[in-house]
Amino acid sequence: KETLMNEASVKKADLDSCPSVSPYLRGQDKLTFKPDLTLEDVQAENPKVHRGRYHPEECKASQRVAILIPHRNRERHLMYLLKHLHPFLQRQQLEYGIYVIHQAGNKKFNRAKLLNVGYLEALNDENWDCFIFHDVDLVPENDLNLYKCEDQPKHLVVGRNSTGYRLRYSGYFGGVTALRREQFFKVNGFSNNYWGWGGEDDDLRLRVELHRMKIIRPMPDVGKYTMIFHTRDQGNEVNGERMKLLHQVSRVWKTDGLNSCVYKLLSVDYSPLYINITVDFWSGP
Ligand code: UD2
Ligand code: MN
Repeated sequence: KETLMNEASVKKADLDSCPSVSPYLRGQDKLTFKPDLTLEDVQAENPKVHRGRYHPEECKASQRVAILIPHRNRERHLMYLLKHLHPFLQRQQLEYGIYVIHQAGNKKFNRAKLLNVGYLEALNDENWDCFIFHDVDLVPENDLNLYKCEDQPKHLVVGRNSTGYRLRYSGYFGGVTALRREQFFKVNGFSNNYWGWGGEDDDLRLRVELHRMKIIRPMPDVGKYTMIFHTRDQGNEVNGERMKLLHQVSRVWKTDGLNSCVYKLLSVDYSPLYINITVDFWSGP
């Protein structure tokens, strides 16, 4: 009985560091999307995830990683992403939390601003080291694609099924990116001014380049994703202002970003598999 007590009281801090390469990695995986899957099934498959968080029991992870997912009206995509992402992250022996940042109402969608909110709110919760900015519909195929931050900002989506697994254009920084807490802070986060589809990812790339950081990527056979099929959402029409905005980045990055991100926090709910943050943006077209 005494040994049991002692084992239970071993603190995370006393554990050895996790190995540099997790023994649980498998490499390329065949993804399945069962049509009758439910969120309850995914919960039952992930008994070690509590309130959206997990940490390895056997060792101390090197980074604390927050996954931020901008979301509105994509419940099925979210379910399939959670289904694949939880086991994937656990095989990487990461300490992580998954935050879904939900935009209330039916004004134009603002992916970038939602991700700024996610960063600010997640840091209220815990001192995360690393942030992964993650589309809801992109499922990683290869667990050698590490959800960790490096000395330079990292773009994890080299290719996806729908584009023949090739990089769309050089400088492309969309889909899934990983920045350290300090890297994202230094560039003042994303712009808050991109309403609707497009441009916000290029804006972040320009911010990163202005700060003389260099984007890194995994090898093409590792940075592979399946994008769950979708059409353009209502409320996320192409942003016609995006070229104009992209020309202003060097002038406005300092005053448009994390330090000017105004929003109304409607709720923070801890569900078993993720933390749901709902916000309202009352300005914008
Ligand atoms: C591309 C980029 C994406 C972003 C976008 C332009 C890739 C793989 N992804 O995505 O990162 O730069 O272009 O803005 O290149 N969303 C909702 N509900 C909505 C609308 C959007 O949840 O009604 C979220 C969701 O997380 C989605 C993401 O925003 O994955 C991007 O929207 P998209 O998937 O419609 O755009 P897509 O695939 O062209
Ligand atoms: Mn998409």
